[in-house]
Amino acid sequence: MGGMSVRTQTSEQPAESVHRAGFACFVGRPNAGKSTLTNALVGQKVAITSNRPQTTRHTVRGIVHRPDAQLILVDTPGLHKPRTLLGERLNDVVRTTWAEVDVIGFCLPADQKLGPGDRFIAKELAGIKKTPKVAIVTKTDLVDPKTLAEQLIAIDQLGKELGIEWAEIVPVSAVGDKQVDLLADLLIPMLPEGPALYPEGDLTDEPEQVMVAELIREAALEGVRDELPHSIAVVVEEMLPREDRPADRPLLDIHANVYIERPSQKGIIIGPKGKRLKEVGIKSRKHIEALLGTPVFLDLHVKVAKDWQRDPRQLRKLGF
Ligand SMILES: Nc1nc2c(ncn2[C@@H]2O[C@H](COP(=O)(O)OP(=O)(O)OP(=O)(O)O)[C@@H](O)[C@H]2O)c(=O)[nH]1
Ligand SMILES: [Mg+2]
Repeated sequence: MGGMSVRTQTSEQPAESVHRAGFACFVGRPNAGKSTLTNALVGQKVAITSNRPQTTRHTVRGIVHRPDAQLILVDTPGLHKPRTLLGERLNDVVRTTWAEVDVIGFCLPADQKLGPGDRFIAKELAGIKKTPKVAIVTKTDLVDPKTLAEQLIAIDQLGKELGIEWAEIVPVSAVGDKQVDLLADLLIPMLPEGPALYPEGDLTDEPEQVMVAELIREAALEGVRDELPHSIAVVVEEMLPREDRPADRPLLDIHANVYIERPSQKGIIIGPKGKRLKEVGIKSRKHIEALLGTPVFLDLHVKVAKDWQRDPRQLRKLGF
């Protein structure tokens, strides 16, 4: 296969004294592990994840701080064949992002053979000549070395076939914490020289309301099947400190709506005697309290926004 170089932890890193700052985006088909990898690199959950495809619905920025660099990761929605207006909007968001970043990380799961979905994305990437492209093989903990080797060769060949010159091919496991730091080491030299773009310590630029809504959606996605994950949207209507609380025992009131598309979906989300919705509340509240560092009273309501994925007006209302 001549000339193919796959990175492992033993590679030497050249010493550099300049400061670099810039953007890398992760693209790939739904469920490839983009958001999980983003969180692993940042060291904290900034993007929600699930085993349902199309979990991410907007670009999420996660920030990696190093003494000599600031690497801003742009996690994007999985690119797929759109079936709804929402799907088209998500694909547009991804393509707009490509034009704005310094390096593109193409995520390909190790446990699935390259498919038409991957080729579709690769063909589009081939058209972006200027930006360096790194092929990232995700979820390496799920496969044996032979399968991984075959995947690496297949990716190398895909690049040759489509005229993409991979700047690197890097196998990683976000869940197993394998080669995650190495990936950052490889991306940083591809960033332009320049000062930090975000304040030290910031891990994301997501507004709190959005993070909170996402954590609720993540909890709501768990255990629902078929088309329902796509139908769920969450909007935080209000976040206010409860009045008349002693200073040492604050409480934050959060009111949020969980939207679904059809009245028939209401029962599934709420569950028998409200059991499911209650679990979603308990689970997401824990994550929200950890995120905001304050006790929270979470008030969840389920509402129907009829066919919102296809309705421009509803999409706008829900922030798309
Ligand atoms: N075993 C293993 N599972 C992983 C790894 N990375 C991600 N996953 C799992 O793969 C599933 C999808 O992960 P996500 O990070 O949500 O995937 P995504 O590419 O962001 O998906 P979309 O936002 O829908 O495009 C989740 O169930 C993750 O737990 C990994 O390194 N190892
Ligand atoms: Mg995602």
